[in-house]
Amino acid sequence: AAQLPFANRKLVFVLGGPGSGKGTQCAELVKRLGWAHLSTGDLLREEVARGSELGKRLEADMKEGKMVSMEVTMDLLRAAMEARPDAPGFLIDGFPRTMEQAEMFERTLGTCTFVLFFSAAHDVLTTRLLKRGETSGRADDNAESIAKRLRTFDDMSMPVVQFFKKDGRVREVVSEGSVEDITNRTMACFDAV
Ligand code: B4P
Repeated sequence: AAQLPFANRKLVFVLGGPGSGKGTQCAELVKRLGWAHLSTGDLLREEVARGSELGKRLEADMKEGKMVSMEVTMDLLRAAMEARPDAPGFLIDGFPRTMEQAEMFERTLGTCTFVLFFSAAHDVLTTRLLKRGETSGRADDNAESIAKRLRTFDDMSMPVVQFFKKDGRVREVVSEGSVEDITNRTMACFDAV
């Protein structure tokens, strides 16, 4: 088979429920590892901010806590990866959220080195997101959207975590407690990489 475009790069998928600290911890990891951090949520919000017709559709799905179109997500992600030819590794945050996305990525871009999985109880996640909602201005940080996002995560994304777990490729971090403690536990996952 022809070599995949990112075959020789470290590719870590960062998964966890909404509010599990993916973005927060990735910001720390970037400082320590010098890898590129690409969040599909951020890439989609940038598209929304452009005010395009596509952006309007994306915003409506995100507010409903739904998955947005896989094609759009894959295109944005691939372009963002191609824009970082210098990066020794990628933290791919909030992706893949469905088995379909996981299969498409590994078939066309590269092989996931491991999944970094942040686990936390639903009430912890909800409390964090409601707090962020006081200032974030995000259309999806309200009680109704949060409940829908949690349900979507359990239904669509936990099967992805289970799939990689069976394959021995999940490193789990309990994401309750202080940001600093969680960072220390997270860094330990990168010891052998
Ligand atoms: P995301 O942007 O990925 O949103 P998220 O799950 O809320 O994670 P985020 O990174 O923002 O929050 P974090 O946990 O760091 O996705 C948004 C939407 O985009 C999805 O619902 C979906 O519609 C769409 N989407 C994204 N990717 C997609 C894909 N691949 N396919 C299809 N659709 C996709 O932090 C949350 C808050 O907790 C912050 O305020 C933070 O300060 C706080 N916090 C973090 N750690 C803490 C700690 N230890 N203690 C206290 N507070 C903490």
